[in-house]
Amino acid sequence: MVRKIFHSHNVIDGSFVPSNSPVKFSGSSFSSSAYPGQESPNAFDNNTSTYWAANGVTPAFIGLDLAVSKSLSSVKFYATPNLVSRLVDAIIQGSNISGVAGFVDLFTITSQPTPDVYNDYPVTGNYRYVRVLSNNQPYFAFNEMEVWGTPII
Ligand SMILES: [Ca+2]
Repeated sequence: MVRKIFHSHNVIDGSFVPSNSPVKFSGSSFSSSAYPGQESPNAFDNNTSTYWAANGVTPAFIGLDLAVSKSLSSVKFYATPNLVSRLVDAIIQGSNISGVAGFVDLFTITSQPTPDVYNDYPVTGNYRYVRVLSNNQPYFAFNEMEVWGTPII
């Protein structure tokens, strides 16, 4: 009997613990420019064979409009060996104004990411617009970007 009550108590406790596990957010992509045929949706299509590339102009950026402000936990990038160096010195930024204004720096990628895997960079704060900016790569490019966090209730 005692064992039964104890077991039941644990189950109830478990059911009331709110889940705050990060989830991958969806949204609308935007970018400063795109090389013909390599538009911004290519970085958010869950396909590591397709990529976004800027069209030769810096600063170059690409991001996701989450529609509402959300609590961020990390941003992930996947780049193939030929593109991975273009992420060096890129700055992950967040804004609640628009895709071109109000950005604050959240994380700077100071070393070359590992190719052919998702590289996970920690960020914090509540933002609607999340982008990554390069000031030195006119053909800034990579295969996949993911924005992770927890919805604001
Ligand atoms: Ca892709």
